[in-house]
Amino acid sequence: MTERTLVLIKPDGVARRHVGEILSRIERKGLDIVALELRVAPVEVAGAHYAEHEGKPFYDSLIEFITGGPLVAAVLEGPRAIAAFRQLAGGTDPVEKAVPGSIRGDLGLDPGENLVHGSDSVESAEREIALWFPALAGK
Ligand code: DAT
Ligand code: MG
Repeated sequence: MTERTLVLIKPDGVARRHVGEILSRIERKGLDIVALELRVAPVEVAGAHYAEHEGKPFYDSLIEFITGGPLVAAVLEGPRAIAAFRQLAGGTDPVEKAVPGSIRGDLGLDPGENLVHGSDSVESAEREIALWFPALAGK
């Protein structure tokens, strides 16, 4: 089933010059990039994006990190795109749940600054695409 997923190359991924590496892995996997933009996330967008984590101990540093520099926001499309990108990304903690061969497993070290975000369900993808790329919502 063709799906869309919202992906972020987080500020650490941009700062560490891994944008090309990460986009290359996405392309090699066979996912289509249907939207792509470098931007600095406003605090309101970051807060809405991570609303489910509000109140958790890492929330404030997460918002500070995600708004702290340019990131790359993208929409990917393809069969089972949501799960496919989550597999490319690997586990949330790049060491504790290291997945060798994944973006986080290969390039990450910090449980908070873990290079990429990918939507975790069809509902999250719809919500996140509407938030980051309103012109694409529902299309
Ligand atoms: P994922 O990004 O794999 O979907 P998540 O939705 O549980 O993971 O958490 C969102 C982000 O919040 C995650 O990418 C990094 C940060 N985070 C999660 N758990 C954390 C923790 N225990 N310590 C620090 N940052 C954390
Ligand atoms: Mg998540």
